[in-house]
Amino acid sequence: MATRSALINVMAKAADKAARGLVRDFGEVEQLQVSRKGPADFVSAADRKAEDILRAELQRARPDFGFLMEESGETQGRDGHRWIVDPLDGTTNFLHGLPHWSISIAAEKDGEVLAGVVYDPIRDELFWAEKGGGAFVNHTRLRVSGRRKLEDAVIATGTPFKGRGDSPAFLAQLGAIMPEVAGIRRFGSAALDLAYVAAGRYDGFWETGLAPWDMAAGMLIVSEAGGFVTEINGARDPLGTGSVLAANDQMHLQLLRLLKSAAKPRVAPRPQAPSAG
Ligand code: 2AM
Ligand code: CA
Repeated sequence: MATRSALINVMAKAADKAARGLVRDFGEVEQLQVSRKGPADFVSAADRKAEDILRAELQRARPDFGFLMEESGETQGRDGHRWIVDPLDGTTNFLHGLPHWSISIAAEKDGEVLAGVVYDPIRDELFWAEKGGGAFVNHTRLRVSGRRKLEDAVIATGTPFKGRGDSPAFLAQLGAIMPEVAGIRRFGSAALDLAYVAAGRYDGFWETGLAPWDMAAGMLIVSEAGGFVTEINGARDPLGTGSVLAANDQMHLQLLRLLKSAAKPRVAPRPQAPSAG
């Protein structure tokens, strides 16, 4: 059985408190689908309320830590520690009454993530990890999947939305990976996607254009579960670039190869016509 440190307990308690409000609000979202204004304003209020609860709880427990939060941005701390918080990851799901969203909290010191939790209140699954201590869901130890063949793999991703992100690049990545694997999934919470890689439910996950609060906790949970996390080109700064590829070691190598092939220009450039004169 897993023993949780004081730091993890602080994060878990804050997540639990914020989750109670979110679950209540989620129950009301369906009723609001028909109202004139629609549920969008309601959901962003729910999101901000959750962030306020998280800030208050985390601040009370660790007054010297700074913050990087999705809704309210950055607050400097006093001792190099910082909380990186997404109060509601999977907002579009929440808004549509789809029961797949999470709260993500990471604790960072001088740029290194020390601990992370990703909480799914609907399934009551708390994914958590502390650097060097392994990864867990509730009291159960996590391990990335042992699958080695792409043809057996289920791979998660995130798609560009609302005209944001590079759609042609994404379609090239999908075109490279889709024919090789057993299935592609797009569930809409990057934090849970990473947690599911750690749990061996997905064999891999890639996405670009993410923010640090989508990834910080989930990345540590994957690496503590024995997985590999890089950018989609293999480089080492997913948090800085928002590009992430997470998988077990075998699968990571194979996915990286496919993603690199997708990044190459598909059509050879046309030869330049000789200039006149
Ligand atoms: P969010 O719910 O906190 O906004 C999924 O592709 C990831 O992209 C999610 O982690 C999600 O985080 C983020 N995202 C931001 N805006 C989005 C949108 N309009 N539609 C889908 N995902 C969005
Ligand atoms: Ca998010």
